[in-house]
Amino acid sequence: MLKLCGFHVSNYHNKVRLALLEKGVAFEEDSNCLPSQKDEYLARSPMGKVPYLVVDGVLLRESQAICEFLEDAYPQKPLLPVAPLARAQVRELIAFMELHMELVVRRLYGGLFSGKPYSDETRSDVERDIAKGVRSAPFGLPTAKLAELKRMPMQRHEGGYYIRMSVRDVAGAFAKIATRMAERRISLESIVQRGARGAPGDCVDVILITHATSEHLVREALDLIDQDGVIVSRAQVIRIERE
Ligand SMILES: N[C@@H](CCC(=O)N[C@@H](CS)C(=O)NCC(=O)O)C(=O)O
Repeated sequence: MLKLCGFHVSNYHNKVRLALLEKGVAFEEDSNCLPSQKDEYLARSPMGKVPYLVVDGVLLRESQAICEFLEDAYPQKPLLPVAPLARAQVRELIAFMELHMELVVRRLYGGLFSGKPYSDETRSDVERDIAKGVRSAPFGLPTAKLAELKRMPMQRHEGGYYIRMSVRDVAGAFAKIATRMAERRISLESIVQRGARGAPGDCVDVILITHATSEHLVREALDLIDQDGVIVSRAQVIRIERE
Protein backbone atom coordinates (compact mmCIF):
# COMPACT_ATOMS: atom_id res chain seq x y z
CA MET A 1 0.00 0.00 0.00
CA LEU A 2 1.28 3.49 -0.85
CA LYS A 3 1.93 5.86 2.06
CA LEU A 4 1.84 9.63 1.64
CA CYS A 5 3.68 11.68 4.27
CA GLY A 6 3.24 15.42 4.80
CA PHE A 7 0.65 17.76 6.25
CA HIS A 8 -2.63 19.21 5.03
CA VAL A 9 -1.66 22.88 4.84
CA SER A 10 1.05 22.06 2.30
CA ASN A 11 0.02 22.76 -1.30
CA TYR A 12 2.53 20.19 -2.49
CA HIS A 13 1.19 17.52 -0.14
CA ASN A 14 -2.36 18.31 -1.29
CA LYS A 15 -1.33 18.18 -4.95
CA VAL A 16 -0.28 14.54 -4.52
CA ARG A 17 -3.21 13.75 -2.23
CA LEU A 18 -5.69 15.10 -4.82
CA ALA A 19 -4.04 13.06 -7.57
CA LEU A 20 -4.40 9.89 -5.45
CA LEU A 21 -8.03 10.69 -4.59
CA GLU A 22 -8.97 11.65 -8.17
CA LYS A 23 -7.39 8.47 -9.53
CA GLY A 24 -9.06 6.35 -6.85
CA VAL A 25 -5.74 4.83 -5.72
CA ALA A 26 -5.79 3.35 -2.21
CA PHE A 27 -3.20 4.91 0.12
CA GLU A 28 -2.29 5.39 3.76
CA GLU A 29 -1.43 8.84 4.99
CA ASP A 30 0.75 10.33 7.71
CA SER A 31 -0.53 13.91 7.79
CA ASN A 32 1.54 14.83 10.87
CA CYS A 33 4.83 14.70 9.03
CA LEU A 34 6.51 18.14 9.12
CA PRO A 35 9.54 19.47 7.22
CA SER A 36 12.76 19.24 9.20
CA GLN A 37 16.51 19.64 8.81
CA LYS A 38 17.28 16.95 11.41
CA ASP A 39 19.52 14.14 10.15
CA GLU A 40 16.87 11.52 10.87
CA TYR A 41 14.34 13.35 8.64
CA LEU A 42 16.92 14.23 5.95
CA ALA A 43 17.52 10.49 5.55
CA ARG A 44 13.90 10.28 4.36
CA SER A 45 13.69 13.59 2.50
CA PRO A 46 17.12 14.93 1.45
CA MET A 47 15.92 18.58 1.23
CA GLY A 48 13.99 18.27 4.48
CA LYS A 49 10.71 18.95 2.67
CA VAL A 50 7.28 17.36 2.45
CA PRO A 51 5.68 15.49 0.85
CA TYR A 52 7.22 12.12 0.17
CA LEU A 53 5.57 8.91 -0.94
CA VAL A 54 6.58 5.43 0.23
CA VAL A 55 6.19 2.86 -2.57
CA ASP A 56 7.02 -0.71 -1.52
CA GLY A 57 9.71 0.59 0.83
CA VAL A 58 11.12 3.02 -1.78
CA LEU A 59 10.86 6.73 -0.94
CA LEU A 60 9.90 9.14 -3.68
CA ARG A 61 10.24 12.90 -3.18
CA GLU A 62 9.16 15.95 -5.25
CA SER A 63 5.44 16.31 -5.87
CA GLN A 64 5.69 16.48 -9.67
CA ALA A 65 7.85 13.34 -9.88
CA ILE A 66 5.36 11.62 -7.56
CA CYS A 67 2.35 12.68 -9.67
CA GLU A 68 4.05 11.49 -12.86
CA PHE A 69 4.81 8.15 -11.18
CA LEU A 70 1.12 7.84 -10.22
CA GLU A 71 0.07 8.66 -13.79
CA ASP A 72 2.39 5.94 -15.17
CA ALA A 73 1.68 3.32 -12.50
CA TYR A 74 -2.12 3.80 -12.39
CA PRO A 75 -3.21 4.57 -15.98
CA GLN A 76 -6.81 3.37 -15.46
CA LYS A 77 -8.00 6.89 -14.62
CA PRO A 78 -5.56 9.27 -16.29
CA LEU A 79 -5.26 12.88 -15.17
CA LEU A 80 -3.39 13.96 -18.29
CA PRO A 81 -5.01 14.08 -21.75
CA VAL A 82 -3.73 11.74 -24.48
CA ALA A 83 -2.46 14.12 -27.17
CA PRO A 84 1.19 15.15 -26.67
CA LEU A 85 0.52 18.88 -27.09
CA ALA A 86 -2.41 18.83 -24.65
CA ARG A 87 -0.22 16.90 -22.14
CA ALA A 88 2.50 19.52 -22.51
CA GLN A 89 -0.05 22.30 -21.92
CA VAL A 90 -1.12 20.73 -18.61
CA ARG A 91 2.53 20.45 -17.53
CA GLU A 92 3.10 24.04 -18.66
CA LEU A 93 0.22 25.22 -16.46
CA ILE A 94 1.59 23.25 -13.47
CA ALA A 95 5.00 24.90 -13.96
CA PHE A 96 3.39 28.37 -14.21
CA MET A 97 1.45 27.80 -11.00
CA GLU A 98 4.39 26.37 -9.05
CA LEU A 99 7.18 28.67 -10.22
CA HIS A 100 5.41 31.94 -10.91
CA MET A 101 2.53 31.90 -8.45
CA GLU A 102 3.12 29.54 -5.49
CA LEU A 103 6.83 30.33 -5.09
CA VAL A 104 6.19 34.07 -5.46
CA VAL A 105 3.46 34.35 -2.80
CA ARG A 106 5.37 31.88 -0.56
CA ARG A 107 7.63 34.79 0.38
CA LEU A 108 4.67 36.11 2.43
CA TYR A 109 3.79 32.80 4.14
CA GLY A 110 6.13 33.39 7.12
CA GLY A 111 4.30 36.63 7.90
CA LEU A 112 0.87 35.16 7.31
CA PHE A 113 1.33 31.97 9.39
CA SER A 114 3.65 33.11 12.19
CA GLY A 115 2.56 36.74 12.44
CA LYS A 116 6.18 37.79 11.75
CA PRO A 117 5.88 41.04 9.76
CA TYR A 118 7.31 41.14 6.27
CA SER A 119 9.08 44.22 4.90
CA ASP A 120 7.61 46.70 2.44
CA GLU A 121 10.35 45.61 0.05
CA THR A 122 9.19 41.95 0.16
CA ARG A 123 5.61 43.04 -0.30
CA SER A 124 6.34 45.18 -3.34
CA ASP A 125 8.59 42.45 -4.84
CA VAL A 126 5.74 39.95 -4.49
CA GLU A 127 3.23 42.41 -5.97
CA ARG A 128 5.53 43.08 -8.93
CA ASP A 129 6.20 39.39 -9.61
CA ILE A 130 2.63 38.15 -9.21
CA ALA A 131 1.44 40.99 -11.50
CA LYS A 132 3.40 39.40 -14.36
CA GLY A 133 0.93 36.56 -14.39
CA VAL A 134 -1.98 39.03 -14.41
CA ARG A 135 -0.67 41.16 -17.29
CA SER A 136 0.03 38.14 -19.46
CA ALA A 137 -2.18 35.30 -18.37
CA PRO A 138 -0.88 31.71 -18.49
CA PHE A 139 -3.14 30.90 -21.43
CA GLY A 140 -1.71 33.86 -23.37
CA LEU A 141 -5.06 35.69 -23.04
CA PRO A 142 -6.78 37.35 -20.09
CA THR A 143 -9.41 34.98 -18.73
CA ALA A 144 -12.26 37.26 -19.85
CA LYS A 145 -11.12 36.90 -23.46
CA LEU A 146 -10.89 33.10 -23.48
CA ALA A 147 -13.24 31.59 -26.06
CA GLU A 148 -15.80 29.04 -24.95
CA LEU A 149 -14.67 25.49 -25.69
CA LYS A 150 -16.40 23.83 -28.63
CA ARG A 151 -17.94 20.43 -28.05
CA MET A 152 -15.30 17.79 -28.78
CA PRO A 153 -15.93 15.45 -31.74
CA MET A 154 -16.77 11.92 -30.57
CA GLN A 155 -13.50 10.61 -32.08
CA ARG A 156 -11.65 12.70 -29.47
CA HIS A 157 -13.58 11.16 -26.56
CA GLU A 158 -11.20 9.63 -24.05
CA GLY A 159 -12.08 6.36 -22.38
CA GLY A 160 -11.58 2.63 -22.48
CA TYR A 161 -12.50 0.64 -25.62
CA TYR A 162 -13.70 -2.91 -26.25
CA ILE A 163 -12.37 -4.13 -29.59
CA ARG A 164 -13.34 -7.40 -31.19
CA MET A 165 -11.53 -8.60 -34.27
CA SER A 166 -11.27 -11.72 -36.37
CA VAL A 167 -7.58 -12.60 -36.55
CA ARG A 168 -5.58 -15.05 -38.67
CA ASP A 169 -4.24 -17.55 -36.11
CA VAL A 170 -0.54 -17.35 -36.97
CA ALA A 171 2.49 -17.03 -34.67
CA GLY A 172 3.26 -13.39 -33.87
CA ALA A 173 -0.26 -12.04 -34.55
CA PHE A 174 -0.76 -10.90 -30.91
CA ALA A 175 2.66 -9.26 -30.90
CA LYS A 176 1.83 -7.28 -34.06
CA ILE A 177 -1.48 -6.10 -32.58
CA ALA A 178 0.15 -5.09 -29.27
CA THR A 179 2.99 -3.29 -31.10
CA ARG A 180 0.61 -1.20 -33.24
CA MET A 181 -1.43 -0.31 -30.15
CA ALA A 182 1.72 0.70 -28.27
CA GLU A 183 2.83 2.84 -31.23
CA ARG A 184 -0.36 4.85 -30.73
CA ARG A 185 0.29 5.03 -26.94
CA ILE A 186 -2.67 2.73 -26.27
CA SER A 187 -2.27 0.75 -23.07
CA LEU A 188 -4.03 -2.62 -23.04
CA GLU A 189 -5.96 -3.85 -20.01
CA SER A 190 -6.44 -7.31 -21.54
CA ILE A 191 -6.11 -9.25 -24.77
CA VAL A 192 -7.82 -12.65 -25.03
CA GLN A 193 -8.49 -15.19 -27.73
CA ARG A 194 -12.03 -16.60 -27.85
CA GLY A 195 -12.60 -20.23 -28.74
CA ALA A 196 -10.29 -23.16 -29.30
CA ARG A 197 -7.26 -23.06 -31.51
CA GLY A 198 -7.93 -24.45 -35.00
CA ALA A 199 -5.47 -25.27 -37.75
CA PRO A 200 -2.69 -22.68 -38.31
CA GLY A 201 -4.04 -19.86 -40.47
CA ASP A 202 -7.67 -20.34 -39.31
CA CYS A 203 -9.54 -17.31 -38.01
CA VAL A 204 -10.12 -16.74 -34.30
CA ASP A 205 -11.87 -13.93 -32.44
CA VAL A 206 -9.59 -11.74 -30.37
CA ILE A 207 -10.92 -9.27 -27.81
CA LEU A 208 -8.96 -6.32 -26.55
CA ILE A 209 -9.89 -4.01 -23.69
CA THR A 210 -7.93 -0.79 -23.63
CA HIS A 211 -7.21 1.66 -20.86
CA ALA A 212 -8.25 5.25 -21.51
CA THR A 213 -7.39 6.47 -24.98
CA SER A 214 -9.20 8.29 -27.77
CA GLU A 215 -11.18 6.83 -30.64
CA HIS A 216 -9.06 8.40 -33.36
CA LEU A 217 -5.94 6.69 -31.91
CA VAL A 218 -7.82 3.36 -31.81
CA ARG A 219 -8.86 3.84 -35.46
CA GLU A 220 -5.29 4.68 -36.50
CA ALA A 221 -3.92 1.57 -34.74
CA LEU A 222 -6.60 -0.63 -36.35
CA ASP A 223 -5.77 0.75 -39.82
CA LEU A 224 -2.12 -0.23 -39.28
CA ILE A 225 -3.09 -3.71 -38.00
CA ASP A 226 -5.28 -4.04 -41.09
CA GLN A 227 -2.34 -3.12 -43.33
CA ASP A 228 -0.20 -5.73 -41.50
CA GLY A 229 -2.65 -8.34 -42.80
CA VAL A 230 -3.39 -9.60 -39.29
CA ILE A 231 -7.15 -9.05 -39.22
CA VAL A 232 -9.63 -10.65 -41.56
CA SER A 233 -12.58 -8.26 -41.37
CA ARG A 234 -13.19 -4.79 -39.98
CA ALA A 235 -12.89 -4.74 -36.17
CA GLN A 236 -15.88 -3.85 -33.97
CA VAL A 237 -15.15 -1.00 -31.59
CA ILE A 238 -17.32 -0.17 -28.57
CA ARG A 239 -16.57 2.63 -26.15
CA ILE A 240 -16.74 1.56 -22.51
CA GLU A 241 -18.41 3.88 -20.04
CA ARG A 242 -16.75 3.57 -16.64
CA GLU A 243 -18.37 5.32 -13.64
N1 LIG B 1 9.49 21.01 -4.99
C1 LIG B 1 8.92 20.39 -3.81
C2 LIG B 1 8.48 21.49 -2.86
C3 LIG B 1 7.96 20.94 -1.55
C4 LIG B 1 7.92 22.04 -0.50
O1 LIG B 1 8.50 23.13 -0.66
N2 LIG B 1 7.24 21.72 0.61
C5 LIG B 1 7.18 22.65 1.69
C6 LIG B 1 5.88 22.52 2.45
S1 LIG B 1 4.55 23.17 1.48
C7 LIG B 1 8.31 22.35 2.66
O2 LIG B 1 8.53 21.19 2.96
N3 LIG B 1 9.01 23.39 3.11
C8 LIG B 1 10.03 23.25 4.06
C9 LIG B 1 11.38 23.65 3.53
O3 LIG B 1 11.47 24.15 2.40
O4 LIG B 1 12.35 23.49 4.26
C10 LIG B 1 7.76 19.48 -4.20
O5 LIG B 1 7.16 19.72 -5.27
O6 LIG B 1 7.47 18.47 -3.53
